[in-house]
Amino acid sequence: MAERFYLTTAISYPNGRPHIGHAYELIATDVIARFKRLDGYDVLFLTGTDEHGIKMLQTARALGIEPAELAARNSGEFQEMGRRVGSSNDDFIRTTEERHKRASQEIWRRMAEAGHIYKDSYAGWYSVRDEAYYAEDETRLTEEGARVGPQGTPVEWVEEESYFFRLSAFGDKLMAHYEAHPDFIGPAERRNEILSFVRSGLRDLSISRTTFDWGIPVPGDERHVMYVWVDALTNYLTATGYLEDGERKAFWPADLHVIGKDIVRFHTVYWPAFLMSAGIELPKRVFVHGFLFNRGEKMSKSVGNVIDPLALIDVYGLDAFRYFLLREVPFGQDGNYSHEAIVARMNSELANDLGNLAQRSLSMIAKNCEGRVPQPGEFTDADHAILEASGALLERCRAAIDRQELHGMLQAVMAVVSETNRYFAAQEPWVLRKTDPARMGTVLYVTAEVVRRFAILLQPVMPDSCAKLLDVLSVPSESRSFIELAQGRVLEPGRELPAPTGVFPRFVEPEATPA
Ligand code: ME8
Repeated sequence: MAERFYLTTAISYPNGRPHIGHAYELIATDVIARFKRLDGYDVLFLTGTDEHGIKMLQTARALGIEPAELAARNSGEFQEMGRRVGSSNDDFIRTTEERHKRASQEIWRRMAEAGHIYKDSYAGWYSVRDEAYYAEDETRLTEEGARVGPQGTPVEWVEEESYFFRLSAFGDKLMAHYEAHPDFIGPAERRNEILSFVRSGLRDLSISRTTFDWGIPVPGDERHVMYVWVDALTNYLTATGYLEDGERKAFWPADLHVIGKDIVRFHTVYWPAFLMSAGIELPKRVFVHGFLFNRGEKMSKSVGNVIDPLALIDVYGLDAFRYFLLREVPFGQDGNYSHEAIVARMNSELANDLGNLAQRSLSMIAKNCEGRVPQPGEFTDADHAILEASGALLERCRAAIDRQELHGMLQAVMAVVSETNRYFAAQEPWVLRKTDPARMGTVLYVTAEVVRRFAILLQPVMPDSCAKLLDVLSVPSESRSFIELAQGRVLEPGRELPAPTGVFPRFVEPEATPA
């Protein structure tokens, strides 16, 4: 039986259309999911939409429509975005689904049975934009006199009857968990941030509302709806059917939750505390990525720089876009994107380094080796060196992926691509064609074999382009998983190759239109 691997993105608020930040998180998580599948794991990859809460309700009211209609419309947009960015998610959850209502009410019951829920009244600050409660000392007044929370979003005063979760009882247990599982939160700076938050003491959390009804009813007291984050976090369990002995139950605990830096507290404090209370195992790791900015500016509707990821894909192509996002920004840090940066990566690394290497070696094979994989002769030290460097990549990529260092994986592969270009240039197969055709065959064999390894390894990032590259190498579709990188599994000499075609186009600036 293959080992299971369950990973998730955050579920997005469908109060608007998806933006590049959503695409970024989905693509990055998709790369990890595809990597694990190619590496032989039985993968469950979940994404979805977070449809309850006041933010959804207020947006719907402003548009003069029902929240259910707003949710349905934009959830569809998120699903379409997923298809367009090549997401291979196995499930898409909407928190308004019946299965999710059942799971949320069940986890509530378990927390109540454990004695961790009580009724009282809440008086304090709430940020609708963050869907978060904040303590007085976490808020501040802006120069204009508006009160805002720690993330700069407006807060409003709320006073109403509410159920509370005894979060204050979980501080020591959480600290003990972070100590015993140093990999629970990554990267390290996020872990430190949470350690100091929890160390400073936790207050009980208001977990229900009575002033609106757009949410999941509290079991046994239907005047209350659950605080949106109680229901939202539970989505990760819902999809496994864990609470009702569903088919995918064995996928719990999740191996990895991938989230952005604005929702760390919910995932690494509230969520594990809810699970501890309900007697359910905790996820193994929460990895926090940074924010993407448009030339250093935060995207906002008022600045008018919210970027539609689908427009970028139309301009650069899907695989170049995926490659850029993961190569340019160290995963876990904030990053910027701009037209110039995308074109630079696309032209220098994909078209020049990888594309040309493949195109030059394969067209020489087409012309000089009757279009068949050449029979190699004895390998020289230079051949051995490049075969070994490429042979060591799978281990390095695995290590990088297990730490969510997606940029590190690409860096490792692209460094060997550069090394292969130097090898090819130094061997001068075009000179050997006249002086030593057998040696030319060996150099072309080694180069084609190394290109095969790159194409297999880069599939998670650029699925379509790598499929084309593997087609050009006549690698059958059932021979493209990481097992094919094992010792002794190499390109078969004599195999016929189709006419090579370029796989990584250069980006050419459209001619300036004459005035
Ligand atoms: O937070 N760059 O939903 P959401 C990178 N529903 N990532 C970004 C980003 C940016 N500019 N902007 C947002 C929610 N994100 C909740 C989650 S999970 C149980 C509930 C990330 O639509 C953000 O950090 O506001 C989050 O991980 C995801 O996109 C969805 O954000």
